[in-house]
Amino acid sequence: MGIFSKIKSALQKTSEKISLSITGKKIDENLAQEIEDALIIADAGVEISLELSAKVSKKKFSQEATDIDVKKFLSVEIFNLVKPYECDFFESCSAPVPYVILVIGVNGNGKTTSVAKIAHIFKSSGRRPLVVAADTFRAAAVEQLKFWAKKIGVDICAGKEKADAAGLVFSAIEQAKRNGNDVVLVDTAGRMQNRDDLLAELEKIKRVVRKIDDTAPHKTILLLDGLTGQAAHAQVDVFLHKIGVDGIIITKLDGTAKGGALLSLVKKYKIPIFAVGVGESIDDLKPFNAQDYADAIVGL
Ligand SMILES: Nc1nc2c(ncn2[C@@H]2O[C@H](COP(=O)(O)OP(=O)(O)OP(=O)(O)O)[C@@H](O)[C@H]2O)c(=O)[nH]1
Ligand SMILES: [Mg+2]
Repeated sequence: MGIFSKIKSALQKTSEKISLSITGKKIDENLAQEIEDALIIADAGVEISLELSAKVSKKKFSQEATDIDVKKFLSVEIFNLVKPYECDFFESCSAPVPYVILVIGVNGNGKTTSVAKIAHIFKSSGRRPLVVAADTFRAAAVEQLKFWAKKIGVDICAGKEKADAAGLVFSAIEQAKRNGNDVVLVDTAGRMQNRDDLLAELEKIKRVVRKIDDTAPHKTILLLDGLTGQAAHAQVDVFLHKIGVDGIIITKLDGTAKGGALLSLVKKYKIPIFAVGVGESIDDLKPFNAQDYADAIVGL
């Protein structure tokens, strides 16, 4: 299955209502209202939903225009909103070496799985990733990453349970230098954004990493669970301001009807989308493609 159809099928729950609000409908004043309601239900946020429906309402469609023309119009508007936040994440992670990537976020949003998926993509393009099990709170977390590392055939650095996460990351980077790993992917423990003690641990990891390379970590990725919808804003607020975030990955787009939240996230935080999670298997992380997203969300 190609990238396009995968994102399209993942977004089906989100696009269903938006698509239905247009399919087979007459182009009249009710249409804009229906589109607005559907966008709000998809968690696109009130501001964007109003903005987009106003554009549909103002647009002078020709007499011959069909529902497909409305979808195409809306898709172009959505594309324009998200296009600036599409980026070549995987290509951008090439220098310096080793390239250190820190993966952070609240509990259960797909960090460990995404670290494995990212490592798999790097490995497939001929890189030599080292994954670091810096979630030292839970033995199960280390086992989970070990399982993936073995399955995809990448190196792993794991410490003892309850080991100091910052110290582990420090030795992992040294190990990467010794063994020729060109990219280091650090999986961290899940932490709620209101736990200052746990956020302090992330700051410590960053401080310690800078002792080896003062430009590291080269990317800090905030993982967001697509099921959270607009509520993810609270997480972005804290992680962005307290830790610093270079880009986001939104996981579980396949399980959510709230895929419109991505629109309000980029509009508010103007932050790049490094990738999206579209399923549970190792291949289910895809670079974010603005055109595919825009077409998929209106059901084109
Ligand atoms: N459907 C779907 N499931 C996903 C996706 N990404 C992750 N998951 C699932 O979400 C669950 C949690 O994923 P983890 O990777 O363990 O999440 P985590 O952030 O590491 O969790 P903690 O370490 O407990 O904070 C697992 O069952 C994953 O298979 C996705 O894109 N789609
Ligand atoms: Mg984890």
